[in-house]
Amino acid sequence: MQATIKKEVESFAREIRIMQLEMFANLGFGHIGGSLSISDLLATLYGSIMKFDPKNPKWSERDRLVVSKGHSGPAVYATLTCLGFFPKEMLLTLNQGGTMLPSHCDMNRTPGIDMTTGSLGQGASTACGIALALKDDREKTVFLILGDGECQEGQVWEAAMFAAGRKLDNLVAFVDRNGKQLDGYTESIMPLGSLEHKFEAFGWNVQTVDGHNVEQLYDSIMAAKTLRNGHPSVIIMDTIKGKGAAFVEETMSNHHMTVSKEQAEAAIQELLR
Ligand SMILES: Cc1ncc(C[n+]2csc(CCOP(=O)(O)OP(=O)(O)O)c2C)c(N)n1
Repeated sequence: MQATIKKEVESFAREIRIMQLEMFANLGFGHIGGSLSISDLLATLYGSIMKFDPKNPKWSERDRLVVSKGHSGPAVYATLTCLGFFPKEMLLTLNQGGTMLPSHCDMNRTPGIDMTTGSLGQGASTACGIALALKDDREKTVFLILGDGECQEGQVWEAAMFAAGRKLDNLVAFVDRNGKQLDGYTESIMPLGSLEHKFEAFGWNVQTVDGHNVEQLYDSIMAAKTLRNGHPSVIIMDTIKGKGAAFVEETMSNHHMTVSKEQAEAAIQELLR
């Protein structure tokens, strides 16, 4: 990754976090933990890898992204608005009546969202469907973001088996392994064991990275994208739930929490320092 691009992506990630903090503070609450934890991934994907056109969100030549942990919609909205898919003022309508930005991703409401998600596990299957449809197209990649808590869903493993069986090597999945789910640590609620061994056993190419290191993210995504060896790829990202805002990181129950204007402002100042 070139040094200039690395700097740009890091600054994009900062911007994405700031936008989210403003959005959540305006609403007063939201799914902030798991949104902040995928900010570096979104900055890397949209800032250095994915093909898209903000003026033509349905551009047929675009790469596709399914954010299966659909409660992280606000992170995607912050990313899309920075890229010009819709005006920044729209962020202030998050989750309010008639909004184009519902709490969870909705492809029929928001320009730039490729799949409606929210019921955990289902995005794994829909991403497989998209990848199957685009399988013979060497130019496009289908990206899928899963949560680690989400990997407790049987549907994820049914999709993992399907993707390997159909040789969907245009599919690159990520697991946001922040160690937490809605109401506690994944390891105390339903231990996941080694996700690496599980995906390997299902026939996937597997990499593990620091999900807050844009260089590692970039290298692993490029490696997965270019491999095309007949196997789908997964990148397990070790992350911190709430990463980038101390008041969220330090809160145990940070899946969905209240966010005051003062807390958001202090976190924004910290990010700008
Ligand atoms: C099928 C289904 N069951 C339960 C929920 C409620 N729910 C929303 S988020 C969540 C926890 C998800 O944890 P994880 O996938 O680790 O997300 P992250 O920590 O990255 O936000 C749960 C149980 C849901 N959305 N869908």
